[in-house]
This record gives sequence, C-alpha cells and structure tokens, in this order.
Amino acid sequence: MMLPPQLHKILAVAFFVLPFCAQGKPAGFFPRFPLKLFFGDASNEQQIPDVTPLPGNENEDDIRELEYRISRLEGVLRLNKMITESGGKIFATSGKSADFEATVETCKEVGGSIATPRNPGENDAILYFVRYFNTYAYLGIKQSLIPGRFQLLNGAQLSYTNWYSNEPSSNGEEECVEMYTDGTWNDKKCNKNHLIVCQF
Ligand code: MMA
Ligand code: CA
Repeated sequence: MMLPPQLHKILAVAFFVLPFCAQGKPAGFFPRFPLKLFFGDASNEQQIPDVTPLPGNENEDDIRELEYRISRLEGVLRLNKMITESGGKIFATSGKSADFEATVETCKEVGGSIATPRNPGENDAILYFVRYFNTYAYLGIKQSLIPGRFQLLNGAQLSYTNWYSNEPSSNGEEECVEMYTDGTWNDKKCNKNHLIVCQF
C-alpha cells in the first residue's frame, strides 16, 4: 500500500515555507527532515506510520487521515499565499536569498528543485514571489555548451522562454537566468543574491 503521492511533496513544501512565518526563531530551528513532528501531537504521540502493509483496513484509514490532513495543510498554505500553484506544480519560497548554486542545493535538500517555468502560468506562479519580495529569482535554466544558448538543468531544450528584449545578451559571459519583477528573463552571472524559489 502506497502513501498518497502528494504526501512527501506537501510536507517538503510546508517545512520549506514554515521558517517564513516563524518570526524570532533562530536559523536552523527547523530540522531538515522533521516528518515525525508532523504526526506527533499532544493527544497522539505516535511516529510517522510504517509503510509496510498491515492486515485489515488500518492502512486505508491511515491514508484517509493523511489525505485529509494534507488537504487542510495545502488549504492553509494557499490561503496564506505561502505557495502558488500552476497545473499541479507547487512553487514556494522561504523568503531567503542565495546565489544560483546554493538555490539549487537548497531546493534539492527540501525535496524539490529550483523553479523552472514551462509555460506562462508557471512563470506567473514564480513571479508572484518575485514581486512580493521585490527580489529577482534564479530559474532552473543554464547556458549550454554553446555560448548564448540556454537549456534546462537536465540538458533538455527549452520549450518556453520569456526573455526580456535583447536578452540573452552576453553570448557566454552570463551562464544563469534571472527573472525580473515583470516576469521577463535575463541571462546573468550566477553569483548574485536572489530569492530562493523552489518547485515541488
Ligand atoms: C546588465 C546585466 C545584463 C543585462 C544588461 C541589460 C550591463 O549588464 O544585468 O545581464 O543584459 O544589464 O542592460
Ligand atoms: Ca543579460
């Protein structure tokens, strides 16, 4: 019996955005994989359930309970505008900034990947955070071996682009891509401090 596929996703999102609203808490307050915290409460101190099938309906009940709690969690995150969504893809930010490499790493560590828009809807979902924090964000797009040509981080070619006029401009010198506050893209050096936006 499998846990609901969106479980790891929403937990990752929740713990990525939680520091966002935890004012006054020291950095690193939140453990990296704090799954247990989520399932333990005052009345029920049990740990995350084992995924090994159990006889009877216990698993189904657990899954229904998890689905219910996930949907409530998603509702709260969406209501508070802590996540945006487009076509089932969830985008989230911690509100912190980092250079390109650190952004890629941070997003991986929390179980996602750096935000990579595949269409105007996804671009807008990322843009929401860029505008809210008034800080450009790096995208999951990098120059290929051909200077001035850009591709996804896995090497696949881009099927959607939203370059600002006359961008990409550098023809080799700027290997990363940033999103401006109007949602257009600029090729840029990778060492700027930009808003961390991840996708899940
Ligand atoms: C900067 C830098 C470039 C961008 C140009 C646009 C001067 O360089 O941000 O990436 O293309 O501005 O004028
Ligand atoms: Ca440029």
